[in-house]
Amino acid sequence: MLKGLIKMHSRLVLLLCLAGLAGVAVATRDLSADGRGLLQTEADCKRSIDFCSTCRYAFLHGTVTKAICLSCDTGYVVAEEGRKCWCAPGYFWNTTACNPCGTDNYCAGSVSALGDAAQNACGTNKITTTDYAKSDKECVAKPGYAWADGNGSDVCPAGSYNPGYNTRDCTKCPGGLTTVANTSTSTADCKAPGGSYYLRGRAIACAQGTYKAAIANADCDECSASSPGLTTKFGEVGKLAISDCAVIKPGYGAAASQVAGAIATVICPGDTYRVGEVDYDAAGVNCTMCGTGSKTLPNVEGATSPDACLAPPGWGWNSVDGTSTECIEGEYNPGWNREACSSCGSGTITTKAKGSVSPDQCFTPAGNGNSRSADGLTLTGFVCPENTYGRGTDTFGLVDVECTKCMEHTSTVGVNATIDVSFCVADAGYGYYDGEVKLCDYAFYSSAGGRDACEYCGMGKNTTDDGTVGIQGASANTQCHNAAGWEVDDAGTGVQQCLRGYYKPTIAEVACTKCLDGTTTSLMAGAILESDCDTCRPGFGILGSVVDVTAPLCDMCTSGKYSAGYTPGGQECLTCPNPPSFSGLMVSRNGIRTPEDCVGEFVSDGATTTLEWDVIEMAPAVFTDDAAASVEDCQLACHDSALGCQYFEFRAYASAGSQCKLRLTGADIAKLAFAGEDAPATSLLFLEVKESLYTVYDAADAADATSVGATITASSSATFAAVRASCNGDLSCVGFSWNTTHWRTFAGVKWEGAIGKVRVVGETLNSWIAEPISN
Ligand SMILES: *[C@@H]1O[C@H](CO)[C@@H](O)[C@H](O)[C@H]1NC(C)=O
Ligand SMILES: *[C@@H]1O[C@H](CO)[C@@H](O)[C@H](O)[C@H]1NC(C)=O
Ligand SMILES: *[C@@H]1O[C@H](CO)[C@@H](O)[C@H](O)[C@H]1NC(C)=O
Ligand SMILES: *[C@@H]1O[C@H](CO)[C@@H](O)[C@H](O)[C@H]1NC(C)=O
Ligand SMILES: *[C@@H]1O[C@H](CO)[C@@H](O)[C@H](O)[C@H]1NC(C)=O
Ligand SMILES: *[C@@H]1O[C@H](CO)[C@@H](O)[C@H](O)[C@H]1NC(C)=O
Ligand SMILES: CC(=O)N[C@H]1CO[C@H](CO)[C@@H](O)[C@@H]1O
Repeated sequence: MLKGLIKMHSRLVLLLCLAGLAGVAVATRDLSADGRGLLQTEADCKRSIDFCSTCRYAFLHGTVTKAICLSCDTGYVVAEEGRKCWCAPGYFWNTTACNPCGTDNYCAGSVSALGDAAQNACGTNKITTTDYAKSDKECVAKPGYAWADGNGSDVCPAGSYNPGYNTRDCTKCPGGLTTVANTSTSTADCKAPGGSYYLRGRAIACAQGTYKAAIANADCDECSASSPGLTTKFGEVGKLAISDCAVIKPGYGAAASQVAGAIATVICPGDTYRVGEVDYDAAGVNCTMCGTGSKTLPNVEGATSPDACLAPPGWGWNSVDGTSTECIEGEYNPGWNREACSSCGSGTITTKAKGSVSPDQCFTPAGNGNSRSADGLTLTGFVCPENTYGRGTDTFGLVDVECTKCMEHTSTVGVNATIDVSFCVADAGYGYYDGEVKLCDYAFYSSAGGRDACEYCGMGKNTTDDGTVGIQGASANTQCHNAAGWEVDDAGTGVQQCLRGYYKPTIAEVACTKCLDGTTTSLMAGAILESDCDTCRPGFGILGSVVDVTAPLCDMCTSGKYSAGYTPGGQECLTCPNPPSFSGLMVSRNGIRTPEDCVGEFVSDGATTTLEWDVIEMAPAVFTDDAAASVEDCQLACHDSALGCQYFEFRAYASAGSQCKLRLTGADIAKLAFAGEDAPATSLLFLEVKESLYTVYDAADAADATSVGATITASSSATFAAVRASCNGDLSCVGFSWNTTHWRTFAGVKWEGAIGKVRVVGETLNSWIAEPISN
């Protein structure tokens, strides 16, 4: 029997053997010491008692009677007072050996015999935690099953779990969670059921618009993931299927004939809307168009209310039917509101076209103004009335625009709606000056309607209505007349100032009036009044003392007197002064103006006869030679002569001694033998015919003894009078000569300071020079 055990359980046997060997050594000694019996080897024990591992022999009356088992093999217990080894609790008898009870069973061990150690099943769905369960109390529920007596344990149904190895019922999943299947063993198997999602240990129903089919801790699915306008019924939660997504959200529509679970929605396009959640209808769910002309905001789709329909910019809202109409001219609306178009105002204020969006598009047209109502809110436009002007361009915006009054003395001449100040034209008699309007001044005129300065009548003109008084504000050039002090000029085409000695008080085309005889004007020209004849003319003087400076009476200065004239109020003629070294009588032509024209009287020595100076023969015989070698010295000699030098000549006498010849007082001068116009018989020299006096002249040609001065002309045929006139007409001529065959005029250099002396014959001196006329 042991042999078979070893064969079948060699491993166990080996262990037992080892233990037995060790135990034997110890037990033997112990037993010997205690003396109760002799300890046997295991083999001996087993020979005596099955399954006994240690034993001793019991002594009775000193004789070995029988073996007493002290311990059995594992799985056995000592029984029957050491005479047997029975199955230990937790073991069962399989007809040949005690075996561990095994899982799912319990074993009470042997009760009354080795063989009755039975193996008992725990029951359906139960297990034990060891292979050595001794009692059914050790039978516990399998994981996933509920414990119950006997065969009563059953699966934990869905929604519950049991980890097992206990005697409990299944535990319900908490918080509404459930399990996917039966026999869940752990709370971890508890998941959110369909129609809900998991949140901190609880199942929360899928909200509206979501659904969930699976038992899982996933989120609920969004209806909108399928199509954005889908949702579930309002007020209902915990939806399980996409087919529950059969409600169309506000702002969406859906085409007809679709199937629940696959409904495609369409967002309401711009300018439409749809209100509320509605169940899908196989006839289709349609968005509603805004009222005609009304629109939704740009880029807005999915409007959910008719309130989204607005009047777009430039359109006005009709609150009755929700339509919009384009703003007419003169109105505007910024839009995206529910306002009617606002009026720019009344009158001429308007907009350029329909559909204006801003008050800035309102404008007061050029040439128009506006006024604001008392409350300041409404502008009324109007055409700028006569004599005002508006602006040149349209004025945009609801701003005040004034019509500006034309300046005083200007008007628009019956034209309305003028756009700028250029329409304000001057009244007649007014002109523009640097933007100012002024009355036309004297000598200017302006007809109505212009914007220029007044026109100038012209130099020497003035404006008048009566020919006497100048006026301002003339309106026509027919009012322009020759001004006071001005008359028609010699050419007859223009005007000139009244010459000196003339005056003209009137403003008319008449000639200037001459001042009274002998009088003239202090003014050089342009005298206006008779009282401007306030002075004597040159060569004239008043008689006696000044009486009336404004109306002097002037007479011509007589011989030996002169007057420069022009002294205001007049002046007596002055007596010619005597030059140095001449104490004789000073004479002159009548009416001379300067003492330069005064000359000393040429006296023929001792004779009473007077000689006409221009026929004095300048014969060498009557000269006294002087040593002076130059013209200057010769002049000086004459000047200084104590004998009274009447004049001198400096001539190039080649053979006649001194060149300087002085005509001294004392030698009589013959009167020229001829008179009239014929040529004289002898050669003669005639001196200084122009300026009343002989002075001195240069000799011209030393080689020609008869020549005096530089020849100007020579003529054989002219008369005396013609030659005299010729010399008189030539500024350079100082005299002329006759050499019995030819006349010759000559030029010479006069010498300042020389004393010229001229005989006055009768009343006249240089009678061929006209006296100044007195009138
Ligand atoms: C009983 O158990 C023993 C030991 O485990 C074994 O060797 C034997 O074969 C078993 N007998 C039967 C009939 O199963
Ligand atoms: C779960 O258990 C119940 C009884 O508890 C049973 O009716 C059902 O068939 C089981 N389900 C599965 C999938 O085994
Ligand atoms: C939706 O609009 C379509 C197309 O205009 C029309 O055929 C259908 O009848 C409408 N459905 C409803 C419910 O009004
Ligand atoms: C200007 O306006 C006034 C007043 O409205 C009117 O009487 C007049 O005829 C208008 N003149 C012109 C030229 O239009
Ligand atoms: C025109 O007449 C007025 C008044 O008589 C006068 O004051 C003014 O100086 C005159 N002007 C001219 C340019 O003569
Ligand atoms: C007079 O002068 C002219 C011109 O110089 C000359 O030709 C003529 O001979 C002169 N006569 C005498 C008489 O000297
Ligand atoms: C107590 C009880 O009813 N036990 C039974 C359990 O099920 C097994 C197998 O079906 C039966 O043999 C037991 O009698």
